[in-house]
Amino acid sequence: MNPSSLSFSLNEKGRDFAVGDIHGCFSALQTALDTVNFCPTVDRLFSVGDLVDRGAESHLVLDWLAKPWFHAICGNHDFMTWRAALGNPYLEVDHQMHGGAWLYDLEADEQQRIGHRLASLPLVIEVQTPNGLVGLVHADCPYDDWAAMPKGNHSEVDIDYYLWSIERYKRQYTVPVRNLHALVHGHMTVPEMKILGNVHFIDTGGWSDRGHFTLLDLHTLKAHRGPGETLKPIVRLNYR
Ligand SMILES: [Mn+2]
Repeated sequence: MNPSSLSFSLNEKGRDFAVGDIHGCFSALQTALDTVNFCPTVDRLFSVGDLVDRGAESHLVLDWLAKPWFHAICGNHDFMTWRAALGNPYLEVDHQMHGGAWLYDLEADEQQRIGHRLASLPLVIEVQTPNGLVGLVHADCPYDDWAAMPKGNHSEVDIDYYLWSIERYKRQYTVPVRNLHALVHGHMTVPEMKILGNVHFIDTGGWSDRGHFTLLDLHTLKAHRGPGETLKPIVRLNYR
């Protein structure tokens, strides 16, 4: 099972960026990183999860997770992938129908390697910045106070929220999360970065031919727009 939380200290030498769902579109991500002159020796990139499924390069996920400057939390697609790869599929959603077919084309040992690596991703990352602590959770946070978040042993109910919920977005809930400078989510695909209180939704569909990646500078909270189009508001796909 995914471990709890990882904390990163202040990056005094370079910049920190967060990026939304990648979904196996690593080449397009690299193109976006080039537009901000991303420097692998000093900059860091934090993914809010959903590294795999849908895109054509999901099989490259282990190469990316091996990069010392790339850090990721677990999204619902990473979760479905590791559960299937390790022989315990998540039965509430048809993984293959939601972009997961690539996994089943791989050799069994490669599936195992990917499964173990994705199962080791944390559910929560917090990053210290010059302006305070920034949190990353894939889909949603059930707490109004970051200090109330469990540091370990997340409950099944909380994990379900972290991975799948769209409640905050659906309700357009603007109460900020206390004791936190900013919270960053992916999962909910939006035409441009959406801010509710201090919660930033940054999945602008860089994984889609019709969208673009947003790179959110965690030190300044300035959003950098990668190349590509602007998605039209979409009717959200219901997983379950
Ligand atoms: Mn997701």
